[in-house]
Amino acid sequence: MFKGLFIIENDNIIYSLALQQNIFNVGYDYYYDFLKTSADWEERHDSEMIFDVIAGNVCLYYKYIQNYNLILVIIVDLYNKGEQIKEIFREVSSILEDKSLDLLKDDARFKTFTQLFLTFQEHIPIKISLVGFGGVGKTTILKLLKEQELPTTHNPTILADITQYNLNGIHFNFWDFAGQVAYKNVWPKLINKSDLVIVVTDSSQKNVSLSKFFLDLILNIVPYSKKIIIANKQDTPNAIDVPRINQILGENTIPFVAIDPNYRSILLENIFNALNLITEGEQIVIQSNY
Ligand SMILES: Nc1nc2c(ncn2[C@@H]2O[C@H](COP(=O)(O)OP(=O)(O)OP(=O)(O)O)[C@@H](O)[C@H]2O)c(=O)[nH]1
Ligand SMILES: [Mg+2]
Repeated sequence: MFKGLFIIENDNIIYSLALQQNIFNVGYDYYYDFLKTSADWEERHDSEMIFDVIAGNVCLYYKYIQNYNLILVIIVDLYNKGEQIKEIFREVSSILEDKSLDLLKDDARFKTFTQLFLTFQEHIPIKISLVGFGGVGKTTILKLLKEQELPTTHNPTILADITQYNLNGIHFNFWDFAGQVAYKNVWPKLINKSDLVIVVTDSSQKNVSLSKFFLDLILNIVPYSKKIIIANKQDTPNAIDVPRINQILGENTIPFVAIDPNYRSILLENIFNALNLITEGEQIVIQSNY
């Protein structure tokens, strides 16, 4: 996922904004040192180029903005590394190439940089995959989150439904998988590059046991992904209790009833916590000169 950005002017970091908590706790020097040791650092003033360097478990992309003599740096997860990020970078950073911008004034800079941050976040939305066998309630959970009318019958999802949705000012791409076993072969492909996987099981003993399959899928294909496990349909007569479910899966699960709107806020909180996200009101803009 896109984690944040910072801007360098004459060797100073003049601005930074994070989407994830803790991302700048390591200190700016940590990232700056990686930039300086990158093979292309000497070429950094080539305004046509977008460079990348791996810094621990993240990847830094950087580009020189000639008009303003700035270096724009974004931080993404290693698994996002690729040409697509470069294309997005080129497109988004062109905001700064608009010569009519008066970036010399501090407040104008501030607004423009924050706009850049928001545009990056929109172009690199957080990917959340909803996995689990057929009929366990994945589509219902997504509709609950989107505050849409909840289904009362099982209308199986075909392949996968991908929808963009904004929660608390942050852009997400939800991948609602088809859970019928006929689609089993496509799950590994669809799950790739998930920032968060929501594993959904209903609370029957049989389904819980079978759902271990998805924990293995995560381990094998997206070990870097965050995960949440939902024990859905806790309202049904054959539901087993959560301690028992946790025992079978060897993981903590969230007891859930997707057809009850009261559960929406529980889900929302778990998503934001799992991804360590900073919500709109809490976003701290750092403008430093050192
Ligand atoms: N009683 C009860 N029913 C639920 C709950 N959550 C979902 N359902 C019902 O379960 C059925 C299947 O829900 P879906 O959300 O379509 O299931 P799905 O996991 O998306 O299924 P596939 O798309 O086939 O993989 C629907 O009839 C829902 O109304 C719940 O917590 N309790
Ligand atoms: Mg579905």
